[in-house]
Amino acid sequence: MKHNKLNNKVAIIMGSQSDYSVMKDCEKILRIFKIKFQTSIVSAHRTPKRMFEFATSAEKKGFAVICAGAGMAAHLPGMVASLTNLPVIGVPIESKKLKGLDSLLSMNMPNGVPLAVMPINGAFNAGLYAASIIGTFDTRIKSNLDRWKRLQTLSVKKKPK
Ligand code: RP5
Repeated sequence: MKHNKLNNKVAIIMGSQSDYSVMKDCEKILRIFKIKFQTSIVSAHRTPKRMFEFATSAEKKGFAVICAGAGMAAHLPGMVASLTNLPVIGVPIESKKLKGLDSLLSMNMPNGVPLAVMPINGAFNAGLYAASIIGTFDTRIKSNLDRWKRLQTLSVKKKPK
């Protein structure tokens, strides 16, 4: 698909309301970069029809990237990646009993269905990664990202206090 300025939004989805406290970090970094986003609950298991409808219409709705958080049997990011050719970034959400290892391993995808997977609870990095994807075709976002990284580097002191 030819990229254009319209396809520069990020869709943030998550399997449950309980994932939102983590996925808010994704919203936080996208706000810093002034990237438009839409956030919604889409569960692979509890609302499979909603998931199908979301994934198959995401591209024509103007999304460039999808950040998908899910925990436990975390099939949402992989299932969405199987239904769209947009880049999908999975965020394994920390689970109570297995501390998110279950979520992380659920995102181990077979050949043919690529999924970018962040660390457990890595919603902030998912937002940064989405910004770097959008930065490949949107120069405004690219310079915001360059500036943010320069400031991050400057903020690291040489000596600990
Ligand atoms: C997954 O099950 C969700 O992504 C969530 O991380 C986990 C638990 O969901 P709740 O029981 O808290 O709604 O589908």
